[in-house]
Amino acid sequence: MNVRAVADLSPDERAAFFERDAGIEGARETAGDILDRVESEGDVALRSYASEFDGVEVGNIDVTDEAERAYEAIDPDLQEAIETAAENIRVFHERQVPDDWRANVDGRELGRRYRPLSRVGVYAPGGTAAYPSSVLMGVVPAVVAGVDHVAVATPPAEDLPAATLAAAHVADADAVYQVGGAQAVAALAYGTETVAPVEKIVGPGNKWVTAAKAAVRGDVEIDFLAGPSEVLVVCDGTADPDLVAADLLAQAEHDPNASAVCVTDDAATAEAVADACERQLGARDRREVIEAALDNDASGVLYARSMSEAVLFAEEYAAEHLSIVAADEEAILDRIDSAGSAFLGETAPVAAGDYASGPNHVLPTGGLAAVAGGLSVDHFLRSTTVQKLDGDALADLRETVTTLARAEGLEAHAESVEKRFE
Ligand code: HSO
Ligand code: ZN
Repeated sequence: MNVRAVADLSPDERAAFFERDAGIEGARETAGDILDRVESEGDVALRSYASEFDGVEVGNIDVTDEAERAYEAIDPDLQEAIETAAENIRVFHERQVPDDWRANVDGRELGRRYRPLSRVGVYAPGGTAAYPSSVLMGVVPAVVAGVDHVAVATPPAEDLPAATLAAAHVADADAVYQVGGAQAVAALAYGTETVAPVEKIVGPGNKWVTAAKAAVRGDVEIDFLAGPSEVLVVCDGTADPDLVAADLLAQAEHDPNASAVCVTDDAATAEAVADACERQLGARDRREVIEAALDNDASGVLYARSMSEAVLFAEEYAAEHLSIVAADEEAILDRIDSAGSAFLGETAPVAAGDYASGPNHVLPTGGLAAVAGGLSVDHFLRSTTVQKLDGDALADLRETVTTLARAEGLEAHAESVEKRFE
């Protein structure tokens, strides 16, 4: 990895960092075809895609019964890790549950009430890694919100990853289906003979899953479109380059399209981080994936002439994961408004949040953090506003409402108020 100076980046090089492309465009057509076929052929299409894409002849699509057995069969250490992570995620998300409220506002009784969605689907990716952690991150907040029926969809396999099934059991999912890719999104959105349709689909996936989520939006709700993982480390000369490099490599191992960036105002640290990446790379199992990710135009080690330049870069980057390692981390965080999840200090590795500290790891990518936050209990709730007016409260509003109604040419609206005073 070469160190580049932020100030020397060409407009194209800058754009490559800020316009991280999840590749959805190229997946839209295939995803659309898959959605159509699952909608018309149901389970037959799911079985056919499992055979074609996953090389699996699927028996039961519904594997809910296997979740508890998988839990019983896994190593006690793994059972405990899943349980600890689930508990920490639950505790964090319970703090997000909003209270219903009523208030007297200038004589009007106003309020807001929250109710859970009834049926949601959580997608947990498979592929080159199994993601029990994503099962927890999707299911636990839904259960905390009070969702009635939470279904998990995860790619089919001859031997389904026991940890993924066990996580569904621990998180208390109501159904588990072995179906992956765009076909999983289709099944959850439209239903098949086996898969009951849901109101909302959440969770990360590959570009076909994401393209399918984009396409079904409107028919069902979705959380948001999440692309490959990304991490931005903002650090100064106090950071340990080895630890910074370790965090870059960790997110890079998710996907060849992942992006990992370090921006620092210390030239020696920049060089040392780049060196540490090269050094550590050789020892990593997923070396090829990591190498591809670090080679991306949206990855690199950058030298900034000042912390202000680094902060401006970070703000524009709007990272999914923002790690800050510096003498005063809080002061830097205060200056960066856009980030999905912030990790402060040397002993807060991004991997802690990926698994077990409590906050959600389903986070906005590709710059979406400029306008949105990560998966939360709110995604599983809808709200109702409530208003109760007595005669005096309505009298106070009479003139305002009737004047506006007449200005809009909506006489019946005005009359509906006037009638109350006859
Ligand atoms: N870093 C991923 C989440 C994850 N990490 C799952 C490990 N397992 C989200 O970008
Ligand atoms: Zn991760």
